Amino acid sequence: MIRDRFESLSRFLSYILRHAPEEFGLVLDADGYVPLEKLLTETKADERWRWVKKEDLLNLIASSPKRRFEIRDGRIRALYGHTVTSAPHYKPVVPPEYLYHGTTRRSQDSIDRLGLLPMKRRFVHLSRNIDDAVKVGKRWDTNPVIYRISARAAHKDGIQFFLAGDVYLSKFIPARYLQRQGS
Ligand code: HQG
Repeated sequence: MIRDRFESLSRFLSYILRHAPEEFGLVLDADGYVPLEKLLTETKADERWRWVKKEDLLNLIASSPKRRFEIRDGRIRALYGHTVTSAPHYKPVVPPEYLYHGTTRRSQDSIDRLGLLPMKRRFVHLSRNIDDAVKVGKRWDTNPVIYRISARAAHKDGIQFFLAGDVYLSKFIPARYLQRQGS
């Protein structure tokens, strides 16, 4: 499978598992999983993905640079990014000293005032390093704004962090822990 197709299939699966399982007649269990076979059947029902085989899904998940999915006991789930209420039960972790968040110039004023909010998703998503944050921000802005989060200080003050694949999650990061890079 060529890379673009891989990415496109990954986005399709993300859409199902993070946002709209019911649109495909799927019900996520309490930890956000669905049976892999059922997901495969629903995927193949879409004309674009008729050719997809179980091995393609397994390859996609194994070789994905961003760990978007997790497979266990014949079930699959999205690791992060959910808007639906069924999602992994994350264990709290101690974060590194700093984490990063890339966003649009348009969001900056609001973030400076209100801090980082999950918006439509269940969690705020944070990157381990600036490069990853830039990639996240560049999805919506050619010249994204990067925040450095004093994660360890926030954690000491009682804010919980979770690790989902390579992405850190939190419910809310107050503005006092944010420092705009390059400002
Ligand atoms: C912004 C993708 C105004 C926030 C990515 C972001 C990530 C505020 C947007 C993952 C705000 C929400 C998640 C406030 C936050 N006022 N705007 N107070 N607080 N925002 O897509 O972090 O490739 O829900 O800055 O790479 O961009 O799909 O979050 O711009 O890892 O696997 O509200 O999704 O991963 O946007 O992206 P999103 P995100 P995948």
